[in-house]
Amino acid sequence: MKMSKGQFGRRLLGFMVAGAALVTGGMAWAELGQPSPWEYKLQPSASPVMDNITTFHNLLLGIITVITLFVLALLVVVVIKFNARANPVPSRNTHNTLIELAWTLIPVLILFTIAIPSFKLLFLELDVPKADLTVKATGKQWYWSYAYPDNGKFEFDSLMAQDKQPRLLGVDNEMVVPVNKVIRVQTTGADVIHSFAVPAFGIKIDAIPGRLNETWFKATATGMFYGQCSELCGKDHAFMPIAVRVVSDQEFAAWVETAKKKFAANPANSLASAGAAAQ
Ligand SMILES: [Cu+2]
Repeated sequence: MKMSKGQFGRRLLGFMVAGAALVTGGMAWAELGQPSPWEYKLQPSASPVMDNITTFHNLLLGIITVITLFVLALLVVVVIKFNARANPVPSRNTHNTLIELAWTLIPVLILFTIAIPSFKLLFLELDVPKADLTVKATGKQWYWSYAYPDNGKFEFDSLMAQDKQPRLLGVDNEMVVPVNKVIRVQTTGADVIHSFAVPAFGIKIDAIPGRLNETWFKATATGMFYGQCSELCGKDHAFMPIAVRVVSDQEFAAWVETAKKKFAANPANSLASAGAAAQ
């Protein structure tokens, strides 16, 4: 099939319009704290770390787009200008100081442009600020247990609930935290390696048996935020979601009071037994 230049242009325009429609449609569906249909980019951010991750991601996307288009343009020039028919007698040049300097220095500058925000982000993620609250998340085959050492040392299990929406993400007992507070999350594994990840907060950290890992987030919006175990941990790896409910300070205080009573009644949920299980 041969296409005229005009036909090709119209077809290209058609693809671009379809692409733009898909992009704007995807944004209209994007929901805070959970995956949405046609999602092709990062989940909307709800923490300072995720804001930074999103900015860094967009910077990288810009840089790789420009590089890819530049390389493509060079390839097109080579194919058109320097094929055997268009250029029967090839040049025998082997050195060009200016171009050699350019293709060494420009990539170095690009790498610096990437490295500086990259290290800033790493330090932001790893340096836990003074925490308002600690929650310990223990990965188990195949559910999570949450302990609140600062709020009366209660602990409870959080299992996927078949009847809850969103499908495969809803749980019976959600992890609850106050909004705009620095939450230190400590993770460990009771049996195998799991990974505690919540995309909207920009956190993902392994939960390893015999080791206590630490990360942090500060939720900037109230609501439900979902994540999943992100380390292949056995047959029900896909069915141990993480559900975090972010509430106001007053609601959190009220929840702590009910949770203390509710979960104290179950001896299997005490910190002591969780410690024994982790041995
Ligand atoms: Cu797991």
